[in-house]
Amino acid sequence: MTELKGALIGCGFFAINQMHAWKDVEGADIVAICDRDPERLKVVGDQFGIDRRYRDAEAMFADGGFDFVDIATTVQSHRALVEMAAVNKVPAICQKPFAKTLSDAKAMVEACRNAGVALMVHENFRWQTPIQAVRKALDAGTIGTPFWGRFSFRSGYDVFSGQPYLAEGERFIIEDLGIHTLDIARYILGDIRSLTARTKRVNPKIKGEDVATILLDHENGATSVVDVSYATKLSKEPFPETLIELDGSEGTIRLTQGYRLEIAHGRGTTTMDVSPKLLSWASRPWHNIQESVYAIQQHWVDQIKRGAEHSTSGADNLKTFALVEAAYDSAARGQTIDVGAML
Ligand code: NAD
Ligand code: 89V
Repeated sequence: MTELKGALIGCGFFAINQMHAWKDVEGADIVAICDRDPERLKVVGDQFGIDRRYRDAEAMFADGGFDFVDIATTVQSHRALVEMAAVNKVPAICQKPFAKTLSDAKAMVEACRNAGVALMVHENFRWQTPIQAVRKALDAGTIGTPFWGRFSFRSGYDVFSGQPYLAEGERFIIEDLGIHTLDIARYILGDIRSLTARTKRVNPKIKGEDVATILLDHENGATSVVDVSYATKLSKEPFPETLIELDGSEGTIRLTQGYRLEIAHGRGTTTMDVSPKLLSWASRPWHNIQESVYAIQQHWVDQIKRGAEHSTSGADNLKTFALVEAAYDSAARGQTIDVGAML
């Protein structure tokens, strides 16, 4: 198979996972890296043996020699870098959150569409092994038509030590973590017509909200709840597990802590272990996320080779990003928001 050559921009905390995953992905190789911080450039360049190193993305694009760019910077630079990729006719992967605002995100999708290049958002949570298992169980039809769901991520894990910027923004949990949970809700129960949200800040040391409860009205008539918290101290820390409950006309699905999947229906109950693999470079408890990084990056290559749309294309992710904006708007105004009208 011909190897696609990639360039990565942003050599920070999470990019290490992406670089490890690129080593495992079949059909692609990273040939150049960029970070405006020389120390991060050296750390990642030395660890992964990359000689082509740039402090400026424009200079890297000017030199060229790669088939796609993987943007692993924080949100502030996403629009400029995606538009730079479009101008240079280079397909792009962009980390979540896709953009600072929905109008920026729409402009980024438009720029790539006009340039005729693929754009995928690195929205990896739907690629986690347990989430894929829930989707498969639902698709099998055993529980009939789903009419209710709960997508829950409640934790007391200290995310701020690895990602200090998370404590500093006016917005926190919906934009950083809830965005994944909302995407999972869409992936499992379909697109959303309207939502109602409530938020809270419990940890006094951070600026943004660390608790959110969001009620979703799905287009197919199902109702679900997305509840996320980084202020929840449990006897057994579940980070970074998303727990799922689905009720259908013929049965129920439960994804419970410890990666246990239970499917109950008229003919009995099936229980499965849907634990993620511990990849050679991964470490607990992050291995669930790390395996999904590998899965989404392999999907990027596979779809590019097929000339097919990505599961979390820029266009798809507008529908997830709209939920983030709608949730903040709903919490601020105390009103239900019509999500369809935002797209
Ligand atoms: P970080 O601050 O540790 O790293 C970002 C790096 O990008 C820094 O080294 C910075 O110098 C560099 N950078 C910023 N702007 C740049 C520019 N214009 N040109 C070149 N370099 C630039 O941040 P992080 O924790 O690695 O997070 C990066 C992104 O990954 C965020 O958007 C975050 O939300 C996301 N993230 C995703 C997951 C996931 O599971 N998908 C998990 C963690 C973080
Ligand atoms: O996936 C993320 O975006 C991370 C974390 C899981 C820690 O919230 O920031």
